Amino acid sequence: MVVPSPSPIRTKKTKAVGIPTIDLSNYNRSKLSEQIVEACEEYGFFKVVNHGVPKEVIERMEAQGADFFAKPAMEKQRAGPACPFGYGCKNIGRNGDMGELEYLLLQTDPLSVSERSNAISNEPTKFNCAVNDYTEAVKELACEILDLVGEGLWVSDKSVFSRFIRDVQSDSILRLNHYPAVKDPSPKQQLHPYGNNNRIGFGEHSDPQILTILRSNNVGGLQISLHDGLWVPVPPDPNHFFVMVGDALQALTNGRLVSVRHRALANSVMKPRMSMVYFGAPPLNAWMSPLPEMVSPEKPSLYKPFTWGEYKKAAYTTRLGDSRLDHFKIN
Ligand code: GA4
Repeated sequence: MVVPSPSPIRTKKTKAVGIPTIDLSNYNRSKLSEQIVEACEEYGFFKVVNHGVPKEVIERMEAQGADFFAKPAMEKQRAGPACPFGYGCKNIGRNGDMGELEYLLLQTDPLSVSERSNAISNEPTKFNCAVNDYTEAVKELACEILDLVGEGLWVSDKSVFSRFIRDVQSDSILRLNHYPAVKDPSPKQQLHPYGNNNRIGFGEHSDPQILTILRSNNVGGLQISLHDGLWVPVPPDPNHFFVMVGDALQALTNGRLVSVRHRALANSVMKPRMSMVYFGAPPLNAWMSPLPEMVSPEKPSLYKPFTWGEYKKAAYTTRLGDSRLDHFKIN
């Protein structure tokens, strides 16, 4: 049983749904692993409370992000173009997708962070520390969740998922998204002061990696898609994290856990939205074939074997909203 959050929200064309909430301080580990697996099967999405990431670590990262986005455009461009890593504004990926946001994409290994920090911050050492401490803490959280997934699925090697992102060669990334507030809406726009006014900030997609750990400030905008295509608004919660199953975890579990389609609406009038998103990924040469335990005569393998590098390369030729795993399906 997944614990629903207390007050589901209902808006037009969206559905009232309790976002599954997982309390990591629950001492009953087998219950916890069951709850996580259930949330990952049903939604590919849940909120995690009592996550163990120190508030101070989150706040330092948030302050560094806010400092960066407050800089003049010319200075932000010094961080380099976002393909593959750096600063991006409105353009998403390489195939013409656009969003109402600016962002910073960073590799998470400490060497790459330190190489880039001079171009990003006037206080590179502080920036370095903030990014390294934050990624280390959310990586630990991701690994703990993935170990619980291993336990809940009864796979023989419980660390099989977390090992991918603990690997020194892991291709994990950190993304800071900044959705500016609309300061002076034109009279025609009639924007709702706190709402998100149904303009797309970041279009619908599923994340290609294994597991995503998202934290945002207290401005709403995130929505997840249910299997019936209805969009569910996720009330913002700066004190907790949201966890999303990525395509690679769907493939490794032979479709038992599902990657969640999600999007972000744009343009709150009052406040900008900032999200900090960690994407836990395997090394480029790691195989993402369904685990033997997930395959049986009744449930034959759904996907052709592929390495993370192959999947990533293919992903970059797609549009944001494409269903990327379909290209690797066995017919
Ligand atoms: C979605 C998840 C991450 O934000 C991301 C995105 C990447 C990008 O912004 O460059 C992609 C998108 C994401 C999937 C398909 C391709 C690549 C934009 C795009 C159109 C950084 C990632 O790894 O994949």
